[in-house]
Amino acid sequence: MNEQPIRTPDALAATVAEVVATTPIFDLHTHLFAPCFGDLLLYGVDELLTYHYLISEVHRADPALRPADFYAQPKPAQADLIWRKLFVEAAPLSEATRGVVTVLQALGVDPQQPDLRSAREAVASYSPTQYVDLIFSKANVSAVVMTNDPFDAAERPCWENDLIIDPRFHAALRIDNLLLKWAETRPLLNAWGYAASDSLDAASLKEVRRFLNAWIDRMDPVYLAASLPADFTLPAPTPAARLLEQAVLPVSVERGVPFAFMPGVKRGVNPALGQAGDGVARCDLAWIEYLCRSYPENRFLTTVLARENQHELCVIARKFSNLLPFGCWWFLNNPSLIEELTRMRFEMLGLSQIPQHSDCRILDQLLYKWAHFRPILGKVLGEKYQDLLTAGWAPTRSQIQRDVKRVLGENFWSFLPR
Ligand code: FIX
Ligand code: ZN
Repeated sequence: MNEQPIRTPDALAATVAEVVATTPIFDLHTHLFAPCFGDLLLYGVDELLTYHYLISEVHRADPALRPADFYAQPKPAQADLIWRKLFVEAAPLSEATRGVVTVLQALGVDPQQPDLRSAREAVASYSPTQYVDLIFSKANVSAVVMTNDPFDAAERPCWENDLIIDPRFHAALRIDNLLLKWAETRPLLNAWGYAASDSLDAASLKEVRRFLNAWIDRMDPVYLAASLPADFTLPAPTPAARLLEQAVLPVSVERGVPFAFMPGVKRGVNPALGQAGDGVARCDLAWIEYLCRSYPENRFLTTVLARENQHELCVIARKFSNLLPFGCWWFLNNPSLIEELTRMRFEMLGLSQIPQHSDCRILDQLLYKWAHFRPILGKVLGEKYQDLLTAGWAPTRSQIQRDVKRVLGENFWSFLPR
């Protein structure tokens, strides 16, 4: 029997909400690690409370707190302080604090305790792999993409062992240091046996390509990635532009591994805050048009940090099918902004986008980032189907399922070069 279209607004709203709530997520960008990376996989309440979003918030809650004094404390003491200042002495209204409440609730821990004792006990009996199983299943996340940096002194040695990586964790080869800190990375490349010179002549670029190929062989990444400052531009007589156009892009196309760029970060606005001290800046996105136009064989993924750049990005994506926008990144990952951006993207790009990624740094955060996003997606998508119903087009449940699966993950896999 043919499936019947859903013709009543209530049934349509209920179906969209249910499909969005139950479809598994493929999380395109996180900073999580598979258990085989040991201590690099962060989980548990002390990590959750010392997330850099909360570190900046605790400094606002107590302006007398000096970042150096905060960071000098052991992590459990930092977590205790954040708990007291942001959860006991005030209502946890911000998105990042509400996230902790959602996580604790999902783990069966009372989020209104005066201290973190029961939250610490809740995780103590799990092995890392058991905890991954628990969190992935509760969050209904099927797989995540890590952020893997060959220039990171803690991570690099892991890759030099023969890792057997849990297949739910995909690699992404992060190349910020290569592109943006050439003066510092060139000596490292030399030390690792790549004869690159500061002049970035043809022989050096060939060596950089050899380096990238070696790390693609090692990591099998699903994309290459870099976050970029607001003044990044192309074409330009800079090492970053030369490295991108003459090393990264050719390797990306030859190996069939897309390049994900993330513009708009202003690193170290308040350096004393460390990782919590980065900010945002608006960009001139004209270089993205140049990039997509000049390299039609390449595939690009992008998420842009400034709210002011979002409409322009949608327009560019409409012009270039080799560009796939994704996620509401970092300072945009707040319900009001997610709703605004998600609605605009459906209106301008239809289903050809990936509305969200989590950017989780701590495994437990999968429980809140996706739980907070799903109802917003359900609301916006529900409205869009209602508008279609009014216009005379009634979807079936299977059609809704097909569309939701696309935006929650399939779009990434079908964007990869065949
Ligand atoms: O560059 C990135 O991938 C950013 O997501 C991070 O650097 C940032 O610290 C972050 O965690 C944002 O959510
Ligand atoms: Zn990130």
